[in-house]
Amino acid sequence: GRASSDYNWAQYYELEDTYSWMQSLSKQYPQIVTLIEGGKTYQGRSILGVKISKSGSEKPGIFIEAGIHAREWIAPAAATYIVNQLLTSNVDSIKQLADNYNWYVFPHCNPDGFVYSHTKDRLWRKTRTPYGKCFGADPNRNWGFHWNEVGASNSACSDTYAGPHAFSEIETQSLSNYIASIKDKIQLYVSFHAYSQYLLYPYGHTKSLPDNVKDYQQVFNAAVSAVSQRYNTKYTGGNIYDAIYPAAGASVDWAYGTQDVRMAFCYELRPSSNSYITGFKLPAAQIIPASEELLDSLTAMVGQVQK
Ligand code: ING
Ligand code: ZN
Repeated sequence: GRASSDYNWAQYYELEDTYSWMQSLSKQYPQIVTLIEGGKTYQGRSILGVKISKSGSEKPGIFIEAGIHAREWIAPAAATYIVNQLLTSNVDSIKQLADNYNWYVFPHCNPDGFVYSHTKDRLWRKTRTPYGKCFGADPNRNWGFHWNEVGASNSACSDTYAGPHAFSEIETQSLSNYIASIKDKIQLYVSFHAYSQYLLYPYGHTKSLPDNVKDYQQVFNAAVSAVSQRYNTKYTGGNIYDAIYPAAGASVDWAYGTQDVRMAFCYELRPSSNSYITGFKLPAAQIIPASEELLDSLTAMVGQVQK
């Protein structure tokens, strides 16, 4: 891999490069950054994350899950961008984010799929668990909350295969165990996907809205307004079921529905669905602008959640 001192956001990286960079952060900032193995993969890789904690005390937590879908390369790139900003920014609002919360950031929640998207099939989405003549379950249809009730497939060859049972994938099983073990109160669980420029909140399994939908809508409004400030990038969205499509077994439904998580959101990052750019192949030159506006949006989101 490349030297982690050269790591930057002008290009997309392979798994090992990002993992080396994360390891180097824990050495460079030993008091602040802890390397975490949040889970394992079918092929035996680690699901590595970083905990960023600026004093080690008990604080509210923010959980960022990225790369659960292999081909959505902007998601892990944006997650590492945010990690870097939290550690190095001189901007007051970003310093406050780093000071006031414990951050749990997992850039690669589907490492086997991500490696496959680099080596064999750029448009691979799922895990790589063998199921008969096909491979992989959809790790965003596999979580154990209203699993496989709607918007998922029973066919192992489908891109939205729910898996043979809830948490059949070691990736979702092990990562969910880690999430459940976190002691901090999680204020925000944020999942990064691509593409279409949507901001989404639960539920995906039902048309019913969360009890605190008024709070959700306020945070949504602040976040969608902030994402457009810098580059006029338009996001839309709402509750998953109505705003995009019914989908059960997603991580955000599980996080909000079963854990002590105040709110869970999913960003579908650039490009928009009517862009001339092929959806999953966002040019590397857009990693930085897409991540800047995302961090603007997250900052507004956190500000609103505090209220
Ligand atoms: N879209 C998401 C998917 O898993 C989604 C949409 C988000 C569904 C959150 C449910 C919950 O289908 C992409 N592009 O993956
Ligand atoms: Zn996705």
